[in-house]
Amino acid sequence: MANESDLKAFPFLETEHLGRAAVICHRNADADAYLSAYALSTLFRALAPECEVEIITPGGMTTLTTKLSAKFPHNIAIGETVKDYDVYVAVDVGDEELLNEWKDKLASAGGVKILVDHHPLRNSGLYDRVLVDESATSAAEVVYSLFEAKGVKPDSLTSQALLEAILFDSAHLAIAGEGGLRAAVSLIGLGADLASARKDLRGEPDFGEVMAKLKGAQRIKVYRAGRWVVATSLVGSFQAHVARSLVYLGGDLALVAGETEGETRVSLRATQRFMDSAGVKLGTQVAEEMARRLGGHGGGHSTAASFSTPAGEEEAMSATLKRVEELLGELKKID
Ligand SMILES: [Mn+2]
Repeated sequence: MANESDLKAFPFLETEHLGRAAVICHRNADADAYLSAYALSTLFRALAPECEVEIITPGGMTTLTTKLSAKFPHNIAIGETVKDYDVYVAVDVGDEELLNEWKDKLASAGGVKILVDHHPLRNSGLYDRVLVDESATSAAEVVYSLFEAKGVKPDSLTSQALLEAILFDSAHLAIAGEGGLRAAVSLIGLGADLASARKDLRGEPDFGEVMAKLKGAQRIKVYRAGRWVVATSLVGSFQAHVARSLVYLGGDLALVAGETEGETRVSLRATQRFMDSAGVKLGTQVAEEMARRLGGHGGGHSTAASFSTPAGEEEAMSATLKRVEELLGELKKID
């Protein structure tokens, strides 16, 4: 849990010195990152009404986020021109590599640099202050606790944004913790509407995603390690979606790799039951470890993680299966 006195001290400078603020999402901003940034912007303007805030989305945003940004509009900078800000908040970022070119820009920038996140914290050297709650299922929960600590009531549109971010990152509350549920109930009390949140997140099915999932299912390979069923597949895009689908189909653990834009991306998903009883944390024990072994970057949560590597997809997959064997025992291929 992020420390209460740190939350109260946000944004760690006198508000009369708060003229310009930048809120930076992870690359290809998802709904949690963008909507959390949107809410942080409202918080800044509640604390310092004259404050100019820009949201920065390195490498753009997802299709769903683009749709949501019409309902929750904000000034978005792609960050090509470097301006000086008094405060920088990186939100929902996880690995600092996901800031793209903003990693270097932040490193050389003046001003107060803050991380607001729910991903496991590592290499925090880039930031002056870190507000991380690993027990939160969304960054939006941490942002909501900032509103509470600062005694600022989010308006109804901001409450709606935070509720949608919480739903997005918690599989519509199915995996939300106590903090997420409490925040959701409070936000509804502040004017957020649950039915329209669900509707906004539904999104049109994306043809590319549908094809990736169906091809992923067609190319499936199945292994057993003791009582655990491991499903793997290779697809060129939407690896995370395909991995999640293989878990829906019944796998305890899914590994999906594919080569895109000159690198291989590997997505890992597991059931909560697998995490609890096999005790394997995909983020630290598999994704980070694989990035160390193969070169690249990786990390994530216990049941959802990923890494990218310059190694080819076949090599990345067989090395990951080897790592799974180290953790679970021998894998037997099922034909
Ligand atoms: Mn998130």
